[in-house]
Amino acid sequence: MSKDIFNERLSLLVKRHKELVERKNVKVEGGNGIFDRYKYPVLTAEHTPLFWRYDLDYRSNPYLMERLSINCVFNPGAIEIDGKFYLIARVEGADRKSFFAVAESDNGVDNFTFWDYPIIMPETDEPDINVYDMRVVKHEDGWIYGLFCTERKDPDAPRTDTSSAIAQCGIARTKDLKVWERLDDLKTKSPQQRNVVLHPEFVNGKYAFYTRPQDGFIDTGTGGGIGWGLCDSIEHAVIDEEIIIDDRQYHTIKEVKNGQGPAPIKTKEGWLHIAHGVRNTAAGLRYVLYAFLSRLDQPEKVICRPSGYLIAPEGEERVGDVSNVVFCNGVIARENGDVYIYYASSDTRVHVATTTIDRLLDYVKNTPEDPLRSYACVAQRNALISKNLELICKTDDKLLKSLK
Ligand code: M1P
Repeated sequence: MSKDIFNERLSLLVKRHKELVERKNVKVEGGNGIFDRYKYPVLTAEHTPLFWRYDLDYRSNPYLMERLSINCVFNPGAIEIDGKFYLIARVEGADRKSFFAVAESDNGVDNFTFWDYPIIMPETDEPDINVYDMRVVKHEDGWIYGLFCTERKDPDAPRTDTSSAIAQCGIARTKDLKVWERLDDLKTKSPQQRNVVLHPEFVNGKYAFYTRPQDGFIDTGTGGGIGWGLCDSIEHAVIDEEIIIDDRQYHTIKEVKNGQGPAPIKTKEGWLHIAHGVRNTAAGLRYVLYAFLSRLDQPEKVICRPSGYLIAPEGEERVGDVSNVVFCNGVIARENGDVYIYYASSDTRVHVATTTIDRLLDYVKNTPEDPLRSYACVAQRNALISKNLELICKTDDKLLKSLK
């Protein structure tokens, strides 16, 4: 390929990348009152810098080929520092290995730009094969912690089984998101742990963790549910006793499994949690997000459990590498009450949904609990219908009257 064609191709790539990163996002009007979606994903594989993917030197790459492609960008942790929005994204190369990279934005809904280099996450004595899904927590001890899944091949799997893995929780800390100190992996009695999250405050003077014990890499077995445990040391974290605070349940959105999303948001009325629930279908697993509230003084005691899902995959969100999935491990709650929920769709791209603490509190407190039987669900819905029909009957409001 001539240098001219190389340059032409390069200028097209640069133009497209710039347009994508600088594109203004647009709030989708007419949401459900609980949160607002946005038209465009905030991060995709194409948002990664061209210099991560291409060898830009004509002499060594005359065809201007992608040398190290990126497959997808998803499941980011999120944190606000000095008014800026930072996502610590799970970036997956075409080779299937994930790593973490920081992207920043001034307004949280568009113009997310990756830092020049991905995070160099130190290894422990037992190297990780894959790392993903970081939950970033500003802890009251003064550190920013990143808890993530570290995956290694199961040493006890038969030689012919090249897929079985062991997932555990890796722990690292930083002051600036740039330099990370790796601590010991969390130790619990469970053979598998994913979706482990550090609570932002000490509880009874100890570090507190949300966990998700599991027997198998995919199957929960005797485990499952969102667990809770305390430990004295963060440098050598060991949880001796795990209790389940939010169990999976038959014929609900979290029948097969569930997991804590980001660290919960502290509000006047309790800790606001966003989690994911999984159920099985003929088309495979379906992942949705749900919310719940727990006591301020006892974060492990759940006080409000609105029924059903908060966010389910919609439109293009339903399709991707692992279709029919939304997953969230990053949220930013600002001082002014605004909330930015960063969720990934189908293990492929990252979206934002905006809401407020007030709206989420209203949602968790006033959405009735799942009554767990069709008959009881009809009674619940009929109560709402009767209340509304009574209102419509009495009102002079033309718009309300037009509903009937
Ligand atoms: O593929 C969907 C999600 O599957 C896992 O979630 P869980 O541990 O609840 O099964 C995670 O690997 C997550 O990264 C992924 O998005």
